[in-house]
Amino acid sequence: MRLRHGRGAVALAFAVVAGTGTAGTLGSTPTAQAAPLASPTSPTSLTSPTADAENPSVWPRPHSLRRTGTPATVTDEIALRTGPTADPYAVQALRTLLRQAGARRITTTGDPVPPGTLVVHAGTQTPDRDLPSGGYELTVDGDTVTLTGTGPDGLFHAVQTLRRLMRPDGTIAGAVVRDWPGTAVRGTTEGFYGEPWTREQRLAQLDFMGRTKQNRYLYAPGADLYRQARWREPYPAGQRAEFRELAERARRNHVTLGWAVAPGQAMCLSSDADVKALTRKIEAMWALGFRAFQLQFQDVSYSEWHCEADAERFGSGPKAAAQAHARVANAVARYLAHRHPDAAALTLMPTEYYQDGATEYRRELAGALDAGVQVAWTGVGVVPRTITGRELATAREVFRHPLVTVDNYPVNDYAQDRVFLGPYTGREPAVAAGSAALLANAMAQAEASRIPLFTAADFAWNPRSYRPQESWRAALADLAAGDERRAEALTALAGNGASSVLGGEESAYLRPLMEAFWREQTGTDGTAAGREQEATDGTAAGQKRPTTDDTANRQKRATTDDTAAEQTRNPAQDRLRAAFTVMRETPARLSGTPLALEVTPWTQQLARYGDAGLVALDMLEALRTGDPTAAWTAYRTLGELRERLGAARVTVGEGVLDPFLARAQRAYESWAGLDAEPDADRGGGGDGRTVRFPHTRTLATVTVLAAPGTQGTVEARVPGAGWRRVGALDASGATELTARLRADAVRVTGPAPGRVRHLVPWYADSPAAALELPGTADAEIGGTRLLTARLSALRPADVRDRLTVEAPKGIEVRVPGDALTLPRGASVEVPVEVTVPEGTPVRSYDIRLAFGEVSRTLTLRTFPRTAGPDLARTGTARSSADETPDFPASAANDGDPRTRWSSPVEDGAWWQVELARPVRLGRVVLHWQDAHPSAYRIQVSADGRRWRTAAVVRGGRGGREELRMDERDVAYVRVQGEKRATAYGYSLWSVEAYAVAD
Ligand SMILES: [Ca+2]
Repeated sequence: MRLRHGRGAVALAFAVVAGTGTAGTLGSTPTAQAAPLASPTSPTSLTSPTADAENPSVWPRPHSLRRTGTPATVTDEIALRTGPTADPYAVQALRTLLRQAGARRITTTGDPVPPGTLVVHAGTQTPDRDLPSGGYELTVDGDTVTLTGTGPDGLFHAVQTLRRLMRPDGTIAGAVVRDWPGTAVRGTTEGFYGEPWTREQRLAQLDFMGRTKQNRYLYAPGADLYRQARWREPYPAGQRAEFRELAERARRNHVTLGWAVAPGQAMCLSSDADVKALTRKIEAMWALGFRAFQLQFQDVSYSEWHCEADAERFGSGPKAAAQAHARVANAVARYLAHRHPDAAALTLMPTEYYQDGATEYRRELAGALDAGVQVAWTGVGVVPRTITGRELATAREVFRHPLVTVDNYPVNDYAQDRVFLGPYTGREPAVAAGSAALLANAMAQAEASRIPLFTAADFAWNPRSYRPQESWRAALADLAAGDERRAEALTALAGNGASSVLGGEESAYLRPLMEAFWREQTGTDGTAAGREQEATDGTAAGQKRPTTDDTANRQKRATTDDTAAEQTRNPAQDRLRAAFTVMRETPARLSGTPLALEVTPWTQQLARYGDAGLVALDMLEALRTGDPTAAWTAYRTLGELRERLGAARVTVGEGVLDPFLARAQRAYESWAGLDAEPDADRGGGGDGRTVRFPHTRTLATVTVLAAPGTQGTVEARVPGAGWRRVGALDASGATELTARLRADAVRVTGPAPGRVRHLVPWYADSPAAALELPGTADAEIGGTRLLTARLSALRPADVRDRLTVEAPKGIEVRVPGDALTLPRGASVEVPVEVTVPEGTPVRSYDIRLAFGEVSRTLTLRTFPRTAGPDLARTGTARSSADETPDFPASAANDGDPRTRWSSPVEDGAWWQVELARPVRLGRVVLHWQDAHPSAYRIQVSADGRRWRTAAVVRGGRGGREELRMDERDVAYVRVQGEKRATAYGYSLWSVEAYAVAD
């Protein structure tokens, strides 16, 4: 299916889902477990969740699987007892499986068998209310295995489950399984634009579908003209032979082959001759083995016909198009019903396949289409992030025909830089249960598609018990086929390609490793800053010394971590290094597999990221151990690698991998002083590099970074005395020279321009560190507020000093009491705990923090404590106007975090709530959607007419914003917009209001 661009339907929104396991956990795949089903066939005996670890892995997850105590052993000779109606393909699959498991002789006579022989019973029953078609029962107990299927597919499914119970040692896990498909028709569409799959890929896909209990393959490649513009023509002989082969393989795997035809661009829809030509083509496809058909009209214009007669007969516009499409569909459906009563129901892909609700076209189509025809849709949106049962129900009401859900995941023809390898998510179970068929549209990369398709098959089979992450890990393990190194590489590949329109957190397995690494590297808890502090407590001079557990623990933790960091290497670094190494080795680890060829650009990009990640770690380690040469070399390599990564046309680990490298680079730049490097003087001197200072400074150190092997002399100009030699460049390229003198310029002489990349003077007459504090902060009277001060070292050495506090009487401020050491180049966060005792007056207080020569002032505003319920919930909301009725004012105080109010595009739009009774208002909490104001005010009123301003916000950043106030006699609270931050209006998920505590 073509995914249209620029319709606003494809909204790329990435959300966070539950984290995934690390590569190391892949070997032990989670196991099947039954879950209660709201259906009359719900099993009574459920697997205990605690038995999970022991359970055999069966995928798709069975509805009911119970372990029994007695495993079976595959013996040399096996007695196979098949019922008279047993499906021959299923029996053949069973025989193959038993032989693979080690059986040498399979007897089928009724003769007595020697003791100890494994007896396998295989039969088929008629489906009934308890076990629908496709269902099966399987018992493995001691020397007997019994497989009983219902309908034509049940026994085959039982064999697939038996395969999953087989162990490498030739035994079969003892189990009682009772299972059935949760979606009658489930499978895959080959419908992408681009190079279609090869014969081999399709055959392998059909085998995969058999193993994963999928039963529909819809052939609809975007590049196949014989099903589009050239639909009248027969396929060439080679392709016909290929289709016959596909059909045979499909039969063996209990998969129905479907063929999609899109004749709209080359058909006179009113012409009986053309309809006849179409049924003739369908007849030809039937002869090749296709048993299901789809008519596609999705890329059709309502104002353009392909013959005069159509315009005369149907007119123009959506209704006319619907009439025409229904006529052709009805004719084909009647033809099939007459000639091939056992054909699957005809599907129509209408022009409006992704819209929401009723339209002229849809209404007309619903009325004109024969009852048996099924209608395809993709959910609301071409690639919807979610599909809900309600949306499906609405679409079914609109179309008034059974729906085939053709889900545009993981198809990637609209985003060819990506492979979508995350699990199938965001579809409610009711979508599977309520669809006549659920088909997932595959990617051009057939083998790689199996990761998401495995999970989609799992969902379709047992939607209520579907767990995306477990299913995903099983999919990876399945593809790795027991090869541990390959499994790790697949986890890296899929883990860095897991995000999509559906959501999915990118690089979920790496993020925690990176966070832990940076935490240990820079001590965002203030740990690095506390490196040398002793375990004593301290508070600002003149203050009481309250000891809260939190502060004590924080400081203790800081000390402990630092000791570890001093003595051993950052342990998080080892884990990250291992992960980067797997990435680097991914192409090699996957080589020789069909998948490797499909995803070469992505594995290569992943390998480059692995390389770059390792270089970044080496560089940071060199900074830690103080090796400027190694760090400079690594920094340059990292820059080159990042450039190559940026030039690649494929995307992996977006938002995670490159930011890690960028952060590592910044760490070096801060360490080497490049982030504050003054501009070189272009006109000064014919060679090297010169930096002039605006005024005379006391120089401390000069850092020069040059191409390795560059020779030259570093000089400083002393006013009145001229240029003085400071020292010579180091052959390594990284030079750092101490230069204690007053100077107004530095330069490097000797080398050709361009060889000196950086010339950084460090001064002794400026603060050794920078201190950043929030300018203002609000605090509750009687409460404690934790703030953060950021300290950055500004010297080419560790900076050691004490953070001191001057606070007004009555305000208690606690900071780490002992001297802090800032490692060179580091920027660390230090906790600042502010306590406002009961009885403190409401007003602003200035708090001054100092570190060495630098000091900053924080204005603390105190407010009374609030308590009680959110008063907005029981209030009545109004607004200046709503964008649409879907986003009413009431959505911002309905307690539902998924609904929102949205305003028209007006700076002055407002939202307000009338409270149930007047209160003394202390706090308002706003949850903005992306559309938020940059400036707004909170106004309050006693009567809804005369308003006063309670809080003003400038530079609003959206998200959650909390505002404090102390306003008496408030019956109305208004959020008054002043300036929009985006091109949209304002949108609020919710507004909360709290009263001052009594
Ligand atoms: Ca809401």
